[in-house]
Amino acid sequence: MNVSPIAELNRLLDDGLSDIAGAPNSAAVEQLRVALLGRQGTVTAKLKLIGAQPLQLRREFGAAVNRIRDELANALAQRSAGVKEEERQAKIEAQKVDVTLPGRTRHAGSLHPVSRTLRRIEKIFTRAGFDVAYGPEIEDDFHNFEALNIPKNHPARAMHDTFYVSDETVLRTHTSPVQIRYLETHTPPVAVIAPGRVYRCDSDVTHTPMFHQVEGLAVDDDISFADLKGVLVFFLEEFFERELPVRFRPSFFPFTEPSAEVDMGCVFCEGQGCRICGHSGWIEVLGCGMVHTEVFRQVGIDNELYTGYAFGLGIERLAMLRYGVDDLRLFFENEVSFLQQFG
Ligand code: 2NL
Repeated sequence: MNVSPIAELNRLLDDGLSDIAGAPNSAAVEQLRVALLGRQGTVTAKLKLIGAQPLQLRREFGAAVNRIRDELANALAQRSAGVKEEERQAKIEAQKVDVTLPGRTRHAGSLHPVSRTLRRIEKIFTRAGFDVAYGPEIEDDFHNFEALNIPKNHPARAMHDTFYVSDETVLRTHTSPVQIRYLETHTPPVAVIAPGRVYRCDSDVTHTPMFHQVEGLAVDDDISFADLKGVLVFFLEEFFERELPVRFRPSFFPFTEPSAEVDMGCVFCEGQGCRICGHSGWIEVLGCGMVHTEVFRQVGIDNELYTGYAFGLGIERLAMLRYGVDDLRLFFENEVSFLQQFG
């Protein structure tokens, strides 16, 4: 069927307008502009046909082509502005920032409570004139036992629950061997503390196979038990930042004679008696004594000229008392919620 040229133009206009209305983005609008009004465009082709129309139709055809060109150009411009605005809105939406969100802060870590406690202890003893010494965690039998008056088959060896690395080497059960090494390489007067990890084959609610200890040692020609009492009371009062009742109870260690265990007034109940101190009002905090003559003999120090005191304390135990931590295992589980409390 023959369609009239004017009807064809109207079809072109309708199709063009509906395509333009459905163009989803600027690229599609531009594509339509080229297809309709570009140099090779369908409307442009119609413009070129005006002259070829029969005379009686030319004016009407020409006016119609020009009208639909203008209408399509108009529609393209409007749709172009429309999609540009939609695209702008979409971009804004995509870049939206919630200014009520908390800022991105850098989370600084903090020292482990055991490290903090250790640093505190080192600082107090350094102020009192002590050197700080470190040594190997794998020790030989001589430095861990023999030099400390714990010969092979001595009952104290069983007490120490030793991890053996080989027949002659162990994971150190205390930091005393660091002090033995110190005595091998320094001549009195000496005053030294030896902090670090120690190992015992023991694990329950109140024992972990690895824990931390600080031992202290002073050797000179006039060291007495009174010096030991003085330095330990000084240390405890500095560490707990308060005046404290302190008492010495007779005890036994193979490497000291005489030996004592030291209690301080319970910091939780002020000595009144509570669950933590077993209703005694006292808490045991360390062991100490005068260096045994056999220890001096092993490291070649003359017993006639020198005396010394020594002591040992558990760092986790002191950290628990200072920070009010009631379970030793918390120090080793590394729950962030626990550790963050020591910022
Ligand atoms: C405790 C008891 C103590 C020592 C450690 C020591 C070191 C040398 C010589 C003599 Cl080189 N003694 N250390 C002395 C008495 C007690 O520790 O209950 N520690 C947690």
